[in-house]
Amino acid sequence: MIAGRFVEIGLRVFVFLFALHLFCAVLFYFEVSNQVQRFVFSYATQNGSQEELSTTTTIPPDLLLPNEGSTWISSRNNTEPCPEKPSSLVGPVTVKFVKSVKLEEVQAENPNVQLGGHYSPPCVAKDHVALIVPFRHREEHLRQLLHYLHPFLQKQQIDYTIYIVNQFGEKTFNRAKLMNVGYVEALKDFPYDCFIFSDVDLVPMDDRNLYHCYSQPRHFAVAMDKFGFRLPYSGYFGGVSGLSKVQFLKINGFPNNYWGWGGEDDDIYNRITLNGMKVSRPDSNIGRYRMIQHHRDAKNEANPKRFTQISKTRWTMMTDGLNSLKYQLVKKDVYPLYTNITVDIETP
Ligand code: UD2
Ligand code: MN
Repeated sequence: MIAGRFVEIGLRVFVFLFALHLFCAVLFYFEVSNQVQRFVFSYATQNGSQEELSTTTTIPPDLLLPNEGSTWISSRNNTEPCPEKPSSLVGPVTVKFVKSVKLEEVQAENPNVQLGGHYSPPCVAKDHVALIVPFRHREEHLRQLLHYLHPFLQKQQIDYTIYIVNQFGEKTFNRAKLMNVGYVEALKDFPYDCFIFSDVDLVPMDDRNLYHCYSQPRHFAVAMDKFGFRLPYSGYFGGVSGLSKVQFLKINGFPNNYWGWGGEDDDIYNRITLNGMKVSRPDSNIGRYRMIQHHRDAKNEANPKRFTQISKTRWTMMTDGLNSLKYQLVKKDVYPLYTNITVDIETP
């Protein structure tokens, strides 16, 4: 009788341990496979690719049109909330990078965009969005982005301002640090509650991909032409992403010490999951993007330390981020279609 009881308990313990092992093995498999995918992807793409549309090294005059001083005209005294899905949305949008865009034309086509690249819809929007673009020497890409993005965001009835964060000098590029600067500088202008971070060369192809914030950090650029319209790996967070102010503060912002290409997006993904949040994404037939083809820029070589760095996010995120951000503001200018922040972010 007692022996039988022992056998039964033993059996239960065995089944429990077996199930626990199985569970751990599955978790381990997903974690390892994500890390392997990340590594293979990052290694395979580190040399850049593709032909260039065209870039110039000096800022051409039409990007530097100062405007007559004016303040934003707000329709915020309108009390009607904006609909969750505006009726003006059409779904797929045609994106073709063929003609050379002139900013005077973009300005004429978007008469409701106000100084500094601001727009308020004729209803109360859910969020106030600062759209932040890390930038250096990509003037032609910027023209294309503004040409497509202003009509896209207005159709979505987003309350937004576009910030271009331009890295001063010719030292190694640092995308994530520029995005941190964009966050801090935008908040000096207005109490935004939502921050969307976009590469300058990525144009959304479906207007149902709504540029506001979600209950979890958002990854918008799910299906890009350059990756065959598929997510390259499950933990991918590059291209275009968005966090509410609360979510951004929770992860201590982005890392400041990823110099050169790669890894910073994985670090941000790690910060999100390590802080108990989960990335949300649109459907892959909606989160579609075209990237303007380009070569890897000078001074944005693959960061050789990226693999070591992303393996340590758990520890580094506490001391590297918003709470350690240092920079020198070189200038902040408002232009008709965007606000420019030129910043000296020093070097590693
Ligand atoms: C990929 C990701 C990007 C980021 C990067 C790794 C896509 C579409 N994007 O970009 O989000 O994770 O890998 O760091 O896969 N930039 C300049 N001037 C420069 C260098 C960079 O303006 O000299 C800005 C610009 O906004 C650009 C972005 O940084 O779009 C990312 O750099 P990239 O376009 O050279 O790299 P890419 O396409 O591999
Ligand atoms: Mn790119």
